[in-house]
Amino acid sequence: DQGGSKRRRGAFIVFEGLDRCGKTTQVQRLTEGWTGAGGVKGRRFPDRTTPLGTTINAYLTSQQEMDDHAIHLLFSANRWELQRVDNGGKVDDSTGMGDPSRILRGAEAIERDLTNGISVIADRYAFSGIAFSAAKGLNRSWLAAPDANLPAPDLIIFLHLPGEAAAARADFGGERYETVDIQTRVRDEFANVREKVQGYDGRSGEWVDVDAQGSIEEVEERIKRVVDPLLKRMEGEGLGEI
Ligand code: T5A
Ligand code: NA
Repeated sequence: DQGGSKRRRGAFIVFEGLDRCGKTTQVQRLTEGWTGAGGVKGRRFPDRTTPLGTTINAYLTSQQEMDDHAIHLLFSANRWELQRVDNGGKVDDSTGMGDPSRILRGAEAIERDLTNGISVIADRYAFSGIAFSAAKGLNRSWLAAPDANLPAPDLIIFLHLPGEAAAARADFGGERYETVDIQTRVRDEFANVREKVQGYDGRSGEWVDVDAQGSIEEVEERIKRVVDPLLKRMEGEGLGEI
């Protein structure tokens, strides 16, 4: 069997970066212009539409205070949270209601899409969880524990934008972590996370820094150059097990 009859799994791509670097814009473009085999689904963390997401949103918009450990666990729980899935494997992002056989853990929902050949593109993931909480001084090894065993991405694209450029973008400063001081510390913590990912057990994929300066189209082009080899591999030998 040369793999022709084997079902190919989808690719799991994660976008990370500081606030306002253009993640949401680029995830949307990559999803809409997807050229890989199978379908593609965009996901966003925090997912503010779920019950826990509502609380996270209240925290981020400073309507609610919370202990640093507690909010860290909520961000992680938001990645594990139940999601209702229809029989076609489509996530409708409402939670906890309806037929219990159609409710999957969030992580299972991602895994199921990948297994069904659907690629998943996430706007932030566990790497943000670690970097932002570490920037507050929480213990780094404690921070990583709640996200262990989540599906590991094939590719992490870190959009790199200098602090001044991010701060100049529309609406910067609207949310809790959007100060130059916090963003600088988060940038350092992302560098620590990057080192860990690269020295990892091989389960998590490649981490690639992409320059996020310039026009939306220029950034999109740089991202294409990083994603295309993964798509070629997906169509060639496939991506192996999840
Ligand atoms: N967080 C998150 C944790 O602490 N722990 C966790 O586990 C997780 C998952 C909210 C916060 O939560 C923290 C991190 C965050 O502080 P979020 O909802 O993803 O996370 O919030 P942001 O990252 O702040 O999302 P933003 O929407 O603000 O930034 P994006 O997605 O990076 O940027 P985007 O695409 O929305 O663009 C921002 C603005 O810039 C423009 C856009 O039009 C928009 O106005 N823009 C450009 N302008 C000029 N040139 C370009 N190339 C541009 N690209 C986009
Ligand atoms: Na965003």
